Amino acid sequence: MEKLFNMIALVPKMATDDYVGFTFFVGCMAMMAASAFFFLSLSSFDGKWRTSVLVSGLITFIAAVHYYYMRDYWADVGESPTFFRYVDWILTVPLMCVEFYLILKAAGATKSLLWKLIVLSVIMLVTGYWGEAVARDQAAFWGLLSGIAYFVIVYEIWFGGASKLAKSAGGAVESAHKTLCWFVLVGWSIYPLGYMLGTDGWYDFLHVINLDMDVVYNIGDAINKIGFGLVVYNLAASSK
Ligand SMILES: *C/C=C(C)/C=C/C=C(C)/C=C/C1=C(C)CCCC1(C)C
Repeated sequence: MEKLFNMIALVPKMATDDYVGFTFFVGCMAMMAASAFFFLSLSSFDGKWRTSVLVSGLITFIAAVHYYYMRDYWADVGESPTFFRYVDWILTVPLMCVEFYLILKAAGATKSLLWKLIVLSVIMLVTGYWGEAVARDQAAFWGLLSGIAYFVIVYEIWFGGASKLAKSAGGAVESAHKTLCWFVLVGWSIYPLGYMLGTDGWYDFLHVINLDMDVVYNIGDAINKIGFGLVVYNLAASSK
């Protein structure tokens, strides 16, 4: 009888010390709850902020769907769901660039600023995927290329065109932009740390930190996707 139950069980057994599985489950639920929160709040905002809050919800919703798959993949296969991870990122990170554009649009942000950020983020993710999935023995090299694209994004939003627009907008927009800049500088730096814990390179000394790469990525996603969305939500709420 027990055998039969195991055969028909749709929910795979999780070990009580499976921290990776735990963060996939919690992450999935958090992304779903955040999406409901952003979507249901939409009608309370002025038209000019609605698209921004909608995009916040799309980011956490896309992540929720991928976490649903990654959670199962981890439970069934017990390996890092690299493919789903990067499909999620290649969709959600450009949408985060769209958020920068949307909040600065009234201050005169151009499509070329938007495309610059999107292209840089795609370069950052494709090279990262290459190092993690395709050319793992050269992970340090591909990680470096990815890191350079990341650095250019940080430079652009902190000191480049985007920062000038934010200054000229002033007020709530300027301070929301500043907070998002901190997310990209500090929150996004969690990802290269996860990468260095999960691959081999000159940084192998870091492997004394006994954290699974997926735990680090999952924490990063929760902070960055939900946190980013809340900054935009606050901006919309403060200038209704
Ligand atoms: C919601 C998902 C987000 C905000 C993902 C962000 C991912 C990164 C900033 C990844 C960066 C990486 C490097 C800077 C170097 C090593 C490879 C990556 C792709 C992990």
